[in-house]
Amino acid sequence: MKISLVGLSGCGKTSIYSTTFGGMTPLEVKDLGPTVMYEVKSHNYLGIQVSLWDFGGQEKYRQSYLETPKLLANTSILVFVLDLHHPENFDIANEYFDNVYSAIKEQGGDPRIKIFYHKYDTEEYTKEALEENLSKAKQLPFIVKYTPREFLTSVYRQEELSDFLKQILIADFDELKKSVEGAQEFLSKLKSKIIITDVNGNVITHNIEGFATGIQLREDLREYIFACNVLRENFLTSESGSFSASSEAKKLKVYIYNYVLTVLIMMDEHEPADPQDSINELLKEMELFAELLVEMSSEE
Ligand SMILES: Nc1nc2c(ncn2[C@@H]2O[C@H](COP(=O)(O)OP(=O)(O)OP(=O)(O)O)[C@@H](O)[C@H]2O)c(=O)[nH]1
Ligand SMILES: [Mg+2]
Repeated sequence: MKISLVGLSGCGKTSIYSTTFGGMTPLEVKDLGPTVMYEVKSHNYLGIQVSLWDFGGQEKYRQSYLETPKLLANTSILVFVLDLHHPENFDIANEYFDNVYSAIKEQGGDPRIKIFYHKYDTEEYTKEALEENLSKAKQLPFIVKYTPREFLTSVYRQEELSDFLKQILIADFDELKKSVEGAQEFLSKLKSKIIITDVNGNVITHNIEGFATGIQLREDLREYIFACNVLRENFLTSESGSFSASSEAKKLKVYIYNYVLTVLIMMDEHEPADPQDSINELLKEMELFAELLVEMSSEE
């Protein structure tokens, strides 16, 4: 699946990528320089191979994509990023969208369009101006014409931004969507801190407030899962396995199902525990979810 991130220079494309998939903080992206040409990053998300194309938005590069439209070919999802802090560029953005979209069409593509009204935050900007620019943006000809799915985005709302990207990634897969929603519902009823990821450390869902770290799990936990997964493969030689770590007060359990899905459960002796039945019910569901993921990846 090819996702193309497109928009004018400085609108925030690389920042969006870096704070969700790339594990950077909003402060760190302040120092990013303009992207030279384009950058392609590949990710395996729930068994789907995703390539994210971040197309640098400086004028010289914009022109070169239109001269070499093959670069834009095979885009399944076109995410157009519009900078809400720079309404003076809306018209140029509108024209750029039209050109990019036509180029993709000419290459035989029919991408789904998403619009990110980006920098929807009041860091160095007033609420009034932001709202005024937003209503202006919504009247841009390409928005009115194509009525793309709209998202209000900001790198300062990292968790929400990651959620939007996850939604976009699984939107095509109904069964997957159902399983993810099922998992979310289960987690909302449990008191233990639980994170569900794939074995690559992409977070699918969790119930830990303030955990917000983008799409990737934090590094130490990710490394722990990798290590468990190697043990599963070489030592347990089975498709699934469970591992646990504990100290006096804390306990961490890791379940790996069908070599693709991981459930991390963190328990603290000072917090009330969930009945084992509820945990087992969740684990059973996640086992089924893992089977679905394996089926999906073998269908490709
Ligand atoms: N306030 C605010 N600033 C942001 C946000 N996202 C990005 N920025 C800032 O916008 C600037 C440009 O961001 P980039 O991600 O480099 O922009 P880009 O679209 O990749 O630019 P090109 O690579 O030239 O096309 C950075 O200084 C970021 O700190 C946001 O959500 N809110
Ligand atoms: Mg960039």
